[in-house]
Amino acid sequence: MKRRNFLKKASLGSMATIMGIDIVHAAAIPKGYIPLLFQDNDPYKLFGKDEEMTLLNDKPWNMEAKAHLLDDKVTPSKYMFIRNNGLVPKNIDVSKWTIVFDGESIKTPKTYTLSELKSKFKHYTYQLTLECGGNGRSEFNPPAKGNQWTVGAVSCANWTGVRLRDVLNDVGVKEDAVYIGYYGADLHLSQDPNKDAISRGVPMSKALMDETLLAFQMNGEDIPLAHGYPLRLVAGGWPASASGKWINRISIRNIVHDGVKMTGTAYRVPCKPVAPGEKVTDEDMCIIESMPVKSLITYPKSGAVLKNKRSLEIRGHAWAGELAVSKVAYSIDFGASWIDCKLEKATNRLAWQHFSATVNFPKEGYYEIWVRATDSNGLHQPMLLPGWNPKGYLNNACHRIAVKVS
Ligand SMILES: Nc1nc2c(c(=O)[nH]1)N[C@H]1C(S)=C(S)[C@@H](COP(=O)(O)O)O[C@H]1N2
Ligand SMILES: [Mo]
Repeated sequence: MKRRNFLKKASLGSMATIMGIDIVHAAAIPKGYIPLLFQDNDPYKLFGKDEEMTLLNDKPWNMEAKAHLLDDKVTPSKYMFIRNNGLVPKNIDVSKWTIVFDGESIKTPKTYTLSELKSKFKHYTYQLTLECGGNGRSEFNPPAKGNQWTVGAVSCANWTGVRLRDVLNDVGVKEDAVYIGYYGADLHLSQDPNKDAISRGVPMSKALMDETLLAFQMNGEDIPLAHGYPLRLVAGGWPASASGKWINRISIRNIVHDGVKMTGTAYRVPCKPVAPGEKVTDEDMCIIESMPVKSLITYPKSGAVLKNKRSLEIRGHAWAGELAVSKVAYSIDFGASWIDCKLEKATNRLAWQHFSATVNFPKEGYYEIWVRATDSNGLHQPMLLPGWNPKGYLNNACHRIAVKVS
């Protein structure tokens, strides 16, 4: 059970320190017993996550899905990865929630309450793919620091809200605007209120797109706390770090936004390919924009065993940042040959697309099914790792599963 693993890793002492409490008779706690104190601090219960989700970090909370958990066409909250840079806000009073628009490129700063936002502007719903820029990081060599995501830091839920564009039109933006930057209510890990955990954003062109939302609902309900309740910026197809959670301020900038994790090596990759392990100066790093083409086999689970059968239905999703996926193919001979899968159209732009295929096996034995997606520009996923980069971003290698035919 994940919860137990987590408790084994974090010693009771350090856990108690985090919570600012001294467990007086800690030494006497029976082996395997979880003190009630920690049961209340269980991230699975706290955030309503499925027990099969993998916990990567407790401070801040980071959790990812396994490939087979992402089988739904629309990702339910319980299978949605959590990526936090700071501490989840506490005691949110929705009735007092406001968002201020400010920055160099705004005529006069303007504040809206949440209910003003909801009543003044038209509502839209889009299904939007959100993938952490570091998804797949664990495979890079030399290893990159940061959460060791495998394949599960991606989701595609339905988001409902108002268009950022409509609000910006109402606010009044100056001609020289180039970027927007968000600010959220989460605390920096140091708990210093003057420090931001993260403050990223997108260029105006992305901010003004139809699908870029100030969302207040996910999958038809209030956004779950872990995912940005009560208000979130959603910029699908870009690294999910551009989609600010718990937002209460948006700055319209006349420069590229320079908030926390916009500069240096954060969410940036070498502008030109480099050798693994090579040092790259900050000036030679470029901000990640649209995410690369990628796919995931969500059924069956890797390790499937076929008994008295020679064919298998597989399915999953494919996405390509700002682009559409034009083709998904599978291979059972380690890429020597590829066969097209059935590929559905996206419900809307920036939503992942579903693929399926019936795979036939010529004889008994061990197989791997590899799946490879191609974007509308004709670029396809690499079978193994793409170009190494210092922070381990953008690993869009082909996903594969093991199958035994007996
Ligand atoms: N305010 C705030 N917004 C944030 C973050 C954060 O730590 N604080 N993390 C970002 C990153 S790095 C990612 S990958 C996504 C994760 O969204 P999720 O936790 O809803 O899956 O939120 C982004 N928005
Ligand atoms: Mo992220």
